[in-house]
Amino acid sequence: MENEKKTLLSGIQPSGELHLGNYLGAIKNWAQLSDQFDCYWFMADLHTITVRQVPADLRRRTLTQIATYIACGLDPERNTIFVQSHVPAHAQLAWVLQCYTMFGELSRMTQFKDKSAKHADNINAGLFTYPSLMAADILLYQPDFVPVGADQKQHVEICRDIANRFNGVYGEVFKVPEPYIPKTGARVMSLNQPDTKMSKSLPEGCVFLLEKPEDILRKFKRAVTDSDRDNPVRYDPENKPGVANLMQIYAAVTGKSLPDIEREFAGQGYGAFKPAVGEAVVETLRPIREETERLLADKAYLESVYRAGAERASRVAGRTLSKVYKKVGFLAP
Ligand code: ATP
Ligand code: LTN
Repeated sequence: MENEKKTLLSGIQPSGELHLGNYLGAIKNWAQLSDQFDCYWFMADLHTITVRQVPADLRRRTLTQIATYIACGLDPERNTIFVQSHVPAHAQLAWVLQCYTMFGELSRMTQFKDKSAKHADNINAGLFTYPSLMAADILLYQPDFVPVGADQKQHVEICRDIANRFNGVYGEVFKVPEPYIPKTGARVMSLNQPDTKMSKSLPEGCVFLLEKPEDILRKFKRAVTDSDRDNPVRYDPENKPGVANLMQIYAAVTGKSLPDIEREFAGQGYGAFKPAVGEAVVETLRPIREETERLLADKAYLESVYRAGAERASRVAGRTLSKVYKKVGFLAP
């Protein structure tokens, strides 16, 4: 029964091209959840402008992200896929929630501290109140779980605090959600700096989902390993972080276990191992890239997906927003 399913919601900012970390750590898992859950996946474009963007690039990346979500297996018939700025209730509830978010709480957010250090010339109010908007994104849909990477846990926690504070004053308006942090594929590391997570801000060590096969192979061939010659392909994250990361990636894309991988490459060096991982990644990403390109050529279809998504999302979000407006005492229009 549709309405007995628990609800899930998550978003990714269209602030860069999607990469293997986003896929293995987030989107691939999302695709497996839509049978069990009622799922909302959105492009967090309102959040993206907290950092300066080139408008045409933001537009192109938002559309590409929708196509890639679908190409990665998120079925628009069974998932609500939408663009945050298409559902005005996000901005509307965010304002209300800002009035229930404390200056001190916002000042403690790690992401605010990191991003203001990185963009010292543009420490804008949106960057500061980002968590109130993220709380609105979540609470509008009353989800049970919010699947996010470990870095976003603090934002889900402040969302819970805001929801509890509001409920404390007005009664049970919001469902208080739980973060849902994946165990596997949780952290894909950079290929050339295996002590840092793979991220678009380190492009040389980052494999983008739509990248050309030859570029992907080149990045894997250059991946940082170590000088172990006796028994090189062995899972030892502490002493061999580069190799452990490559093994984790190979395991994630082939479904093989770590001991099987050790057996497969026993007696072989990195000259055999690194290209094998690269090839396996290329083959995993090939259908995703081809399907994304095919979808991007069919703008009418993509439009129909995000319009239907925004309509469905607006219905649910509108109900929560009306309730909130009534509770805080706004005169009905
Ligand atoms: P930035 O480069 O600004 O740090 P990002 O590339 O890490 O951004 P996000 O938009 O922060 O991407 O993340 C979107 C989703 O992908 C989140 O759920 C996040 O946890 C997941 N994710 C991002 N990078 C990785 C990674 N290296 N390993 C596993 N999951 C990741
Ligand atoms: N802050 C998240 C993106 C995001 C999000 C959300 C995730 C915005 N709103 C709501 C889950 C739920 C990020 O930067 N990865």
